[in-house]
Amino acid sequence: MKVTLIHPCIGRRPGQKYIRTWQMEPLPAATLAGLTPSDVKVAFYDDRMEVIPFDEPTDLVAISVETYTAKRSYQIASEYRRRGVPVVMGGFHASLMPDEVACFAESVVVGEAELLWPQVIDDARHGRLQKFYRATGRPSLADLKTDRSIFRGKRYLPVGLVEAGRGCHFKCEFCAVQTVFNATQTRRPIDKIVAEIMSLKADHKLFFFVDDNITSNLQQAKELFRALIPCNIRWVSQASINAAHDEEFLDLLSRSGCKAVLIGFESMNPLNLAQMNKSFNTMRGGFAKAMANLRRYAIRVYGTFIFGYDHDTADCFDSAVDFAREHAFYIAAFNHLTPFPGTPLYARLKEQGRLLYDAWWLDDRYSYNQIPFKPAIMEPEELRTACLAARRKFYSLASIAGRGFDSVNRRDWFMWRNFYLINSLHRQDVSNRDHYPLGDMTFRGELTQAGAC
Ligand code: B12
Repeated sequence: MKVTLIHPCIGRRPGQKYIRTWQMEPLPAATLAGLTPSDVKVAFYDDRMEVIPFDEPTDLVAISVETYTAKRSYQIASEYRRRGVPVVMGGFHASLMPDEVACFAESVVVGEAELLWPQVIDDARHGRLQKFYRATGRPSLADLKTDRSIFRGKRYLPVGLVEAGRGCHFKCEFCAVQTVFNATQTRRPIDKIVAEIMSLKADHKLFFFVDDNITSNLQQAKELFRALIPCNIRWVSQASINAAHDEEFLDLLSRSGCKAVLIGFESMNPLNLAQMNKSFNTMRGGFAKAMANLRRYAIRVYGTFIFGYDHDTADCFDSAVDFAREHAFYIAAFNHLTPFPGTPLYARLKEQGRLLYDAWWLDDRYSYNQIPFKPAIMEPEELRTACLAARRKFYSLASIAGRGFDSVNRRDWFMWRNFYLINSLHRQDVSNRDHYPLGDMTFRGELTQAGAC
């Protein structure tokens, strides 16, 4: 038996290369490859950087679907279905919208794959695929076996992606992670994480712990950091701001080789933070105090902001960009609020009659950066252009030069050199991402459905 794993792109515009800053090794595919029995052949194609050979014989196709990649995934599934190959879909969007995904896949895996994938393979082998496979509870990550051999020969960004844990205990209104994992977090045993890091160390100068929030459990995080100190690596991850107020945590973070953390600042307005259910962002002296603490330990910051919450007015953009520049953020994101289906935010906007599309992620009129809802105070187009202007200002040459001169950003030669590379990639992406199509524009024909919908 042969299974073909596909990591879809968001979309494709003829003649335009895919967004480079998104081209990292996809762990969902490597996780599935690691769970696949050894007598099953595995092929892997990354739609973001290579052409999928639809005519290559295979017995089963497995696609990892996120909301932004749903339309493209359904196009890919249609190609395979036309050739009589069954398609199974899983991932965040499949877990959030199983009934929609079921229209375009022979089988849908809802939740994490660890306990379900071997059964899917067995059922496919015996020609008895079920429509749904649903995870009950959360699997242990103790035996995670990520098979990175599938990445060989592909041109990914040179960052080693590793999981230390999954999920986050916070319940931010807009976040799909809390919906899918029900605001719980699971962690891998520390010795397994360290062993994986050591096995990858020779090939990677920088690691990215893809945890939704590596600080979700501060005590466990501290234990991990203690174990990482002898590994002598550079790493980055995602964290919540409460951790920046714990002196022991910061000390261990720095000594374990952490060079930067992504922090969701989201908004400079406490009223918005309260509406997001993220008031913890303002704890103990708020952003300025947290930034001063991180600076003392030379931890760089990738700050992310969301615009379009109900208390946002025209001046919210400048205050966020000014803050990000004043504190010399290594990089930053200035995104419009996105109602992901299945989140409490989506339910609220729907109830308030503020969604502008039935399903923005499938609508042919929708493209990346467009605003899919009616903001409370601004017009959608005003919000879109102001987000764009905020990115342009933050990634202006003057801003890059100023931030690059900052003492923390300059501290480590490797991180300083990469500061310019990463900032220039993000600078290009400001335009490249704007109005990027969802789905491949060259796809012809109908999306074929898998049975009655
Ligand atoms: C690392 C990461 C990135 C990285 C790297 C991604 C890459 N490899 O190229 C970067 C920074 C590039 C990135 C970019 C973006 N990301 Co991102 N990312 C993540 C993050 C934090 C971890 C992903 C990961 O590797 N997890 C580890 C794997 C093993 O876990 P998993 O994906 O959950 O997979 C398990 C199950 O879902 C399931 N499964 C998954 N696929 C499949 C397929 C089949 C067939 C089966 C059976 C099962 C299955 O089994 C797996 C094992 O249990 C996730 C959050 C998360 N918890 O997943 C967000 C996340 C996936 N990203 C998200 C978003 C929105 C984006 C961006 C659009 C952000 C932006 N505006 O720029 C872009 C889009 C990029 C793209 N699609 O091309 C959202 C998606 C939400 C949604 N509803 O779809 C998430 C969930 C974050 C969030 N808080 O909401 N991302």
